[in-house]
Amino acid sequence: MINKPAKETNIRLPVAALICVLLLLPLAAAGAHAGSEHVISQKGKKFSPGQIDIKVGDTLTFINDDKRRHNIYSKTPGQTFNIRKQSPGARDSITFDDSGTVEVRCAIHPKMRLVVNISE
Ligand SMILES: [Cu+2]
Repeated sequence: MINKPAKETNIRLPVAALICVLLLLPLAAAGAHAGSEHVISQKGKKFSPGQIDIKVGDTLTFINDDKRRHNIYSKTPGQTFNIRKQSPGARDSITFDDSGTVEVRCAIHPKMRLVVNISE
């Protein structure tokens, strides 16, 4: 027989719904703190924009729109990173987990400067 007894279906549906809710709860909680992504372009040996305000947990995605390599890094205490050599067309992302002001520079082009203000 294809049809199952109605009794069995009635029991399974609430259980399935409960499992769905239990599985989705952590996802909803995590989603509340999920950061936004902001794109920073590097073109003409400049960061664009050159200054940005973001929230803790946000991500900056650095895209190399130049025809030369860049080397993005930060020496800001507690918020250091180094993307190292980034080829034209490449993209790399950095997530900021702490508040503060971070100065981002390029190791190859000393005039390149980006200020990131991260707030709670
Ligand atoms: Cu550069």
